Amino acid sequence: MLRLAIAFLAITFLPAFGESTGQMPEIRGDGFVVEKFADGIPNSPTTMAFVGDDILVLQKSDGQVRLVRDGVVQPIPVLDVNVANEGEQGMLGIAAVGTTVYLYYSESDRDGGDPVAKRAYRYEWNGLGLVNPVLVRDLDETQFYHNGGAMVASPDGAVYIALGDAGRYGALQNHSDELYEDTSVIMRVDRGEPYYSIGIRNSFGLAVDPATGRLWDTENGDDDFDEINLVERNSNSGWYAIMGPATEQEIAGLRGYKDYQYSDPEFSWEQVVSPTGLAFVQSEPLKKFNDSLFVGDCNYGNLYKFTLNESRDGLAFASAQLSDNVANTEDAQDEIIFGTGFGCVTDIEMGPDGLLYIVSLSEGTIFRILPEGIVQQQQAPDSSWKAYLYYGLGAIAAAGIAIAAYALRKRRHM
Ligand SMILES: [Ca+2]
Ligand SMILES: [Ca+2]
Ligand SMILES: [Ca+2]
Repeated sequence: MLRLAIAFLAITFLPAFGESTGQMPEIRGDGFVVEKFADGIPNSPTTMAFVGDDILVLQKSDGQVRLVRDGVVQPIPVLDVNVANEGEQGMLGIAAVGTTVYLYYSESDRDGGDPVAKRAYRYEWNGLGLVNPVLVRDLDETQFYHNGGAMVASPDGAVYIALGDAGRYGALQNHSDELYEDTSVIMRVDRGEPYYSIGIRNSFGLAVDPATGRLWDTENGDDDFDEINLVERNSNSGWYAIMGPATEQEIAGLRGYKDYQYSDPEFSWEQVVSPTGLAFVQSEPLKKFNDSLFVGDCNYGNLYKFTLNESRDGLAFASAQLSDNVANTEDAQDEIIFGTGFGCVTDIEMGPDGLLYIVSLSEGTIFRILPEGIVQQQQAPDSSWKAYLYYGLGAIAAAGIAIAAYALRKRRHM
């Protein structure tokens, strides 16, 4: 199993595979273009969240969170914590509900140090920094792989996280009676609830369909069968026994856990592509894609576009080869490949402007897809010193407030 895990790592987050091509991606959408929205994000950007019109993007290897404002990566991090960063450890997940921001990372006593635990914290975003951390999840760190980390805030304010098997094979993995809590599950971060779903090998992508409120994920297969799933509450995705569509015999023999019900993926790739972020679009500028589901991968730099069926509980295909919901090794994937050359995609989100934003770990870039004719991003070369000034003044103001508050407290206690 370790060998396979390392094989998977080798095709995902190992730096050798994260080398930049420096090329611009291309898309196959008439009337739409792709542009570099923000670049020069160092240390392997993983996931992002919008706070108002701004983006907070995570740097896996150094535990920093960067603010992207108007397409410019601000030079001073808005948070910097110590993270273990071997393999799939590091600064991994973010979700925002208004100005409340959840982060998930492999905590350490220094960047690149030994892991202490996998922890989720709740912070407040004050426009300058992430402050007032509250620990909301404290999980054992057992392996440098399969730590999941994708998070999503649903419109009702619930925040979900996907966690991989972390190298554990017990009841939540359909494998033995041993219970390794908080592994192979999707669960709420913001409050305690029974696991939403179990039997997940590992995942780098969660999204909520804005039209139905239903949760979808990507799931990473071992040496075959990556998945896209509509994730129902109380579902069992089948790992460690099943990846990809199951035979009746496999379902009958599935060990199972409590009342969690097995369900087949909505789509799978027989040959692994390492799918990661996924996103729905519901906007005026991209209304042509309002019935689409976008998915990125890390192995091939592809951006996939799937068409949802009418009830939005499955995917619809024109080609006979894909109509079995499986991209078999010999099947043509032209129908679903919307873009190429994105490098190792780690996250996709629709912005408040209705445009589609794509994080590439290998390119250190956030790309954006927009209709032709909309004014494209103007890179502002002078904004760097403005940012320093802005943050410098902000830091001085914050320090002033802190000193005043301290003095006031002291006087009261005298
Ligand atoms: Ca750090
Ligand atoms: Ca599954
Ligand atoms: Ca097929």
